[in-house]
Amino acid sequence: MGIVGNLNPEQLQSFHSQGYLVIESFSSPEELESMIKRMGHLLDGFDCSSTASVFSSKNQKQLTDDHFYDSVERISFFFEEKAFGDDGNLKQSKQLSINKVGHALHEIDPVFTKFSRSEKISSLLSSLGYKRPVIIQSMYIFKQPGIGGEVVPHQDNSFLYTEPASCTGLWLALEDATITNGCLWAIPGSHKNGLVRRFIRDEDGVHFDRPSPSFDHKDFVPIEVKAGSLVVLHGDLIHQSFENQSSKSRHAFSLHAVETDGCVWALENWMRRKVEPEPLYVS
Ligand SMILES: O=C(O)CCC(=O)C(=O)O
Repeated sequence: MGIVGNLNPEQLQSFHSQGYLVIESFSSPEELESMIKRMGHLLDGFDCSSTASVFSSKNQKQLTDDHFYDSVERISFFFEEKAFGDDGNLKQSKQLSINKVGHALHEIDPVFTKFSRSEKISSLLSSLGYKRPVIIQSMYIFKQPGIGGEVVPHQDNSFLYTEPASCTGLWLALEDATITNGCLWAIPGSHKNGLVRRFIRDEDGVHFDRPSPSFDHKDFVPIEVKAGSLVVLHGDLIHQSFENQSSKSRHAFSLHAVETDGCVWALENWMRRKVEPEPLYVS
């Protein structure tokens, strides 16, 4: 079979053996700037007083759950855990307090839709064998200077499970990502060991179906990339990122795709949509 989509055989081979692939210069500086600027505009228009109360009050579990569940088809803002002082007020500007914006920027906002439904994204998914992919979620992740929280080791298939499993993460560095400002880390080849656990939603809320195994830090490698690089992540790859203790932010835009041709969305997933997502056209 000839080359399908925009990945060459060496890239595919590397992805299948390591479980991730870095594609440098995937996005132009102009494309990155359009997304960063657009997020600045969305943040300016965000009235944080109502949402901040949801997060600053610890025992409002139902409110935080609803904010999370409703974000599936919205542009919702999530605060950094360390954004609030003891008095419940933000310690710094809202622009420096948001952990991420999710989970439907790719469907609702024209600038993020343009990137997410671009030919280069569908072609990439086609290279990976997708027939009728959907982007099931998007996240603009800030990794704020000083307080950008850690993301503990996980596999994306735990959260976005289809039967059979089909998730791929597409993580675009909007700014340089380094060890100092909290780049991604992954255990190369860990995707070959399969899915460890699932994140289940039931009448009590959300929980994992089993405890996390322990991981050895020395098995992880840092994935330091320049702005504009795309990191493609296999859904079973164990990956994480550390807290950003530096003075530099590390913005990223992350998409997750799943297959709808022959793969069934699991009803126990946290994400329950009212409207089916529109598949990407792949040739
Ligand atoms: O951006 C990060 O720090 C983590 C992102 C991640 O784990 C993901 O997009 O799956």
